[in-house]
Amino acid sequence: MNANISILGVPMDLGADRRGVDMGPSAIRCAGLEERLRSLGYQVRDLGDIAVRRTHLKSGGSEANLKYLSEIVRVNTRLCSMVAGEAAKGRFPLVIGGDHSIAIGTLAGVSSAARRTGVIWYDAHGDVNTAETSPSGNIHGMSLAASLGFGHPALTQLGGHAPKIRRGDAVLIGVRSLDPGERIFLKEQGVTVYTMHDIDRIGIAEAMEQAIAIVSRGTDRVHLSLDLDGLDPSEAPGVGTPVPGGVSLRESLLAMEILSDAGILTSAEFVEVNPTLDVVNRTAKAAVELIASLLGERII
Ligand code: 4U7
Ligand code: MN
Ligand code: MN
Ligand code: MN
Repeated sequence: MNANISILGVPMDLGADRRGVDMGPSAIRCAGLEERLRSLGYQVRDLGDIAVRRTHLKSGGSEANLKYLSEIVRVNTRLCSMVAGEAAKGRFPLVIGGDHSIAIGTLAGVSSAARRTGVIWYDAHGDVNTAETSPSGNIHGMSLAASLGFGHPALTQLGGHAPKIRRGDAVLIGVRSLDPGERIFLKEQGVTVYTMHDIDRIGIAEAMEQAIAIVSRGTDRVHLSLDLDGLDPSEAPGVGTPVPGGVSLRESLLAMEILSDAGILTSAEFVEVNPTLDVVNRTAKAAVELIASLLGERII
């Protein structure tokens, strides 16, 4: 594992069209992220937060059903160049959100210098809507589709190349809420999905081993995009779009340890923590526990 970590906060909430998730980076820092990583022996640099403006138009004209498109594109373009810069310096980019629309910028950045990037998308949702299929117009439900090359050109072409990820190099874990258009998309594209049904049947360890084999085959970078709503809301209540019947914290810690042991990970992001919906920062604390396990912390 890379010994140098760059933390990047993105207090984005426009993609969820709901206030509070902009405080996610702060809550994760308050839960002791930097100290925890230092205690594991990492050299950590916290680059602070990327500024998000709140004065932008919700929608309009050609941007129909893409709320706050222009500001989301602006912030993600900045995020893309910062992530690319840190990766080029040989550092491990650790992005903390903020809503999941920021995965568009993170994946644009990590894939810019890569030949092929694999991604594990840990989430209750598929995030494979486009403006045409989205029931909400919220871009945090479109970020995986955009990274796979589907959706508005301002999102798919962000950072200059599309797609960022080939459909065979993405795996979803923890899925239990899909919109009708997302179901069709995932089937048509043949993206591998480990739903809660699959996880209950084969176990999280086997699901992760299979996912790791898929995302590491033929790729030179592997990114983890972890939406805290992938976990069960009883253990991660501070999320904007909770869905019951999720992965337990215990299973998720094991998933992180297995991914860590595989030694393939080159970047990660933890998103969708909303402190205004949380219970004494429990979800941010869970995020820090997951990050520690992902980066090598073990009981003995
Ligand atoms: B998240 C939703 F309709 N699918 O598109 C949508 F259910 O990043 C939810 O995974 C998206 O939290 C959730 O608005 C996006 C909805
Ligand atoms: Mn989600
Ligand atoms: Mn998500
Ligand atoms: Mn959410």
